Amino acid sequence: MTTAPADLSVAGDQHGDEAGQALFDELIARDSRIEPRDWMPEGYRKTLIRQISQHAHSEIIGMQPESNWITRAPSLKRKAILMAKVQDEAGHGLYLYSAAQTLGITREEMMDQLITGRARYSSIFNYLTPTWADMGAIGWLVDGAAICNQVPLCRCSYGPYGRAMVRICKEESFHQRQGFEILLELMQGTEEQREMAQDAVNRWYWPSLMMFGPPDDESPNSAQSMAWNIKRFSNDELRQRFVGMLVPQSEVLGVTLPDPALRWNEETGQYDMSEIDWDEFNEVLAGRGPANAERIRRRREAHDDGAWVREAAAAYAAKQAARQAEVA
Ligand code: BYC
Repeated sequence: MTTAPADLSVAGDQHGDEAGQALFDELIARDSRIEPRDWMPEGYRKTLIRQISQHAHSEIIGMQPESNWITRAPSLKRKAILMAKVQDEAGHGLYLYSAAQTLGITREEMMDQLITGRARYSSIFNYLTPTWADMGAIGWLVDGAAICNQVPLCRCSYGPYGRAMVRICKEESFHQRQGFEILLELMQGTEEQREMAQDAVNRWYWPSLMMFGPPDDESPNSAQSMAWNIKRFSNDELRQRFVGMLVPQSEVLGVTLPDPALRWNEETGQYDMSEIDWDEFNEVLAGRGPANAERIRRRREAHDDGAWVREAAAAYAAKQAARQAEVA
């Protein structure tokens, strides 16, 4: 994949929308990267702001279900690993907010959309985490789904998003393995531990399949996002790929995937599976999932509690700028 030659990119800026559109189309057709300095259609910019900001919010809200377990992790080692994972999610949120900012939206606007409940974030983080096995199921299923969805995003046509995804995916694969390992240890433990692991898999399996979004024929954004090389595969294609990855791993773990209809179909070359409960998905998206209200309440509280840090950082930056001005 190549980036645009500098002289061509500047042409878009200098000669207005028509030249800009032509260059943009050429870059997309060549499977090249669009960079922040390049002309881009308004719809492309808005789609990216929507997807990247939703993704960033998901990382930040996604810290909550797991951070609930940091103080209750069963050993010092587990505590340290979980803490590092939750910190990674904060880092992912920050790279993604920075990528979205290159498109002309401010961090404050995005944060305001989140804490006033106007922004979407992944449906998956509106479910509860009642047991330690949920940490295993989140790592294995949620981070596993995230990897399936996000590896193709490393090739997203928008440079800053694609580059952020490369780093994020490396960390996600560690997250997925730590979840798998928590479940493996529980499955090799007592009967009670095995039941706890299976129960967590039962509760997280279907919501993790919903992470890929609505079915293709009900996904209003997919066709355009694929034409712009933002998305590389459809929601259903990635969901199938994910299930194909889970089946052999579930056999190693000794857990059952909670779908009696799940079987390989030689003719279609795909897994047959039961219908996903899209009513549940729509309820969660409408703000009526088990933890929607709690997630937003806690994010708002954290934002208010952090006001003094933002004020102190701004005061320090102003002081430094004044010193620099004095020296100059
Ligand atoms: N939850 O036309 P569609 C993580 C919305 S973080 C909520 O298919 P698109 C992790 C969609 O936004 C995981 N909303 O949309 C963090 C759209 O609504 P609007 C987050 C959903 O964008 C911490 C409408 O439904 N990953 O891994 O083409 C710890 C129609 O959908 C969902 C990302 O954000 C959903 N599940 O495709 C552990 C990845 N699905 O905006 C792990 C980046 C759909 O039109 N995002 N909607 O009102 C994407 O790849 C795409 O945005 C999606 C949806 C595949 C999610």
